[in-house]
Amino acid sequence: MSTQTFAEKIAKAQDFLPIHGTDYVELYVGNAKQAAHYYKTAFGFQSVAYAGPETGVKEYASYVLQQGKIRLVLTTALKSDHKIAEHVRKHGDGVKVLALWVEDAYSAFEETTKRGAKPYMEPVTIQDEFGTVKMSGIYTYGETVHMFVERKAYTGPFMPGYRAWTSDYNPEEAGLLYIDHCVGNVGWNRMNETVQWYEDVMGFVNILSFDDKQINTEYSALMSKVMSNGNGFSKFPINEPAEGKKKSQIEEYLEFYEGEGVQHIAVATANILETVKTLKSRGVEFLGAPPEAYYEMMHNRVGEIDEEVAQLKALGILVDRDEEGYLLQIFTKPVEDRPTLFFEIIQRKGAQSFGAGNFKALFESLEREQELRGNL
Ligand code: TYF
Ligand code: FE
Repeated sequence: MSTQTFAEKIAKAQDFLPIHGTDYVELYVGNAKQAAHYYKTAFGFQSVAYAGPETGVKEYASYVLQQGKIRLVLTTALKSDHKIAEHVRKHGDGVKVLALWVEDAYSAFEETTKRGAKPYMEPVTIQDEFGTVKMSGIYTYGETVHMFVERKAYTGPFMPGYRAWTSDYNPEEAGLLYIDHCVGNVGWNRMNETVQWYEDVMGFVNILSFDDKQINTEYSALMSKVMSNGNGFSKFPINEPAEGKKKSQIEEYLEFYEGEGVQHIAVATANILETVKTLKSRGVEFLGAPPEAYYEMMHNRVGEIDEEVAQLKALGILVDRDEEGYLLQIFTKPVEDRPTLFFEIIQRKGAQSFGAGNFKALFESLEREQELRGNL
């Protein structure tokens, strides 16, 4: 058990890459129009901006959605020989871009590439009547990239090249507020290299580590290390499969994504009971609740909490406590047919950790799904 607080750990990060938070997450998908409908209807995202043939973009179409501070971009290719189509053919629908809102996109590119980052996009300055946005990008694990977005007083709906998208169909929000963390799955023996990369290239620090002795069930295992920038607004846990009796959930992901990539996006809410009720009523599918015993033990494990255990149990919400408080979390099933990307809904009440006390119950739920797919 660590004795340092979250604030003490992240204070050791370097500041050559000032980050204000997540700017957007972009998914490459097979059908962006339908994906946008799903994220609006099921998750309560709002229509914000659009780029495509009607706005002069001939090769792809992008829909920008927002809820709280979370911006989701859904992009599809319009021709089979486009690199977006190739990405989707290989990986299925998945996260291509984890974009960071930075102080300076030019210096972010220079500082990271000089420390060894592989360039994805040289810095550019783009302008329209609403102002200026500067952008650059580097590769992280697999084909996933980090874009650096600098927007100072840009007042347009998203960025130059996009047009405001107003729709007559506007389902209500579900209480999602901001992106808490985005988790990457990497290949065998690749976790430490990736952690080193976040330290050296991005100036991040390793704030938590779980080895396969801590993260295992009767069947499978994995290892995980959490990387954070200096203000804690950017947190990227990295998972690696570990040898167990059966196939690790991380291995299943790597097989079906056909490579390394984003495993889950954790989104924060201030009222997880209401958010999860809303999401369930709109068809979002969650992993099965842990067994009865999990809730019988809850009070002993986490002590006093504001929520009623019966309500948490009815929704299958998990709770964990650390030195700084507690957190509530729940995980969706994969949001594609391939068992790849899923979402986590998280409410933090002081705790800055990741729910290690839930790992066993969570991974057993994950494995029940893995078994139904015939991949355990
Ligand atoms: O982000 C985390 O660390 C937690 C737990 O395959 C977790 O959400 C870790 C690994 C995993 C699923 C969830
Ligand atoms: Fe998580």
